Amino acid sequence: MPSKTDFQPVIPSLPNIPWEERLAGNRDVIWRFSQNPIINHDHVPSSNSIFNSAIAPFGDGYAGVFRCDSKTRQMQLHSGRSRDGINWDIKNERIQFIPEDKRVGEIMAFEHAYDPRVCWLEDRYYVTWCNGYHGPTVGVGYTTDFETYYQMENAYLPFNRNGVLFPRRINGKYVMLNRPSDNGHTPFGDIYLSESPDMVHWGRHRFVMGASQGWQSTKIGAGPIPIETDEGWLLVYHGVLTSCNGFVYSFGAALLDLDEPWKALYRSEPYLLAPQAPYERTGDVPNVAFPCAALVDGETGRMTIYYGGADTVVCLAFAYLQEVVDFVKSNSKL
Ligand code: BMA
Repeated sequence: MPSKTDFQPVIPSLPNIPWEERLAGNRDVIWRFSQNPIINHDHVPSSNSIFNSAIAPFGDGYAGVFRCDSKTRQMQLHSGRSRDGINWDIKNERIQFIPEDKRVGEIMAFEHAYDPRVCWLEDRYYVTWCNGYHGPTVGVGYTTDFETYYQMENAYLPFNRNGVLFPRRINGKYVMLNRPSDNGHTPFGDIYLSESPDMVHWGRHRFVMGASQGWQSTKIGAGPIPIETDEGWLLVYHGVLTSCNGFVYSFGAALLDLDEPWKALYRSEPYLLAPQAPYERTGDVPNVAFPCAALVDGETGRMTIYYGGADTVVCLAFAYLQEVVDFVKSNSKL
């Protein structure tokens, strides 16, 4: 295995980070937490299932925005806090976004909200999610305290999903990955990038990567917030294969150019994690591993990935950032 100590990303230390070493004999680049799932489907009384959720370091612990599908099967976002990143206190009621200004009030009729991402950027935590506005598109909002949330304009026209912000401006612009789609269980999908001067108006849309082969042959979509490394932005992304029994969601990673992030430099041909554990194979939607957050400890390069299992539960996996970067470089097919 490559060295895990020679990389120092510009990322703060993570307090109380849940961490387990790879078991002896395990040669996977990413390995699962032994106590998965960390959040069960009934963790919140009002919920049918809790999965595809985004976590960020906050205060002396962590905060998160959780996808909680209700017992009426409405897809909703709930706010949560934790000291250790494993044991979570998640609100029973969904987040009620406050429109940032009067015009945003025009788009606030609630349809659905799912698959959140949380990105610390400049002075606040931005939240992006799949937001219903006459069909799915990318909602944008922010919070500073994970109590009060403000909603901004949707980034795009419907239909679009998997809006994922970069954690800093690039060439002076905000940058977001996204995935144009349709109104259903989209059987296609490539990753695009858009930029904005103000987080409201998005343009200069660029193709980044398309669906390719095997585990990523039907569609792909950006996962956690990209991680800045010396070798490019590390983008963990999900890929979908269509089997006789439906979609199979796995994840891999790519490295994008630091200054021109619409240029993919490397892309893992094999997956990093595919649905193979019982809680990824069995649930409301079988065979789904869907990553929405990846936290890196700046001192050790330890990486903790939060992902949804089978559209039912929240799971953790671990890796060393440098090992993931090396794996992507040495197993790349663009
Ligand atoms: C996608 C999204 C994800 C979900 C996946 C598998 O279209 O809805 O939230 O995990 O399908 O059902």
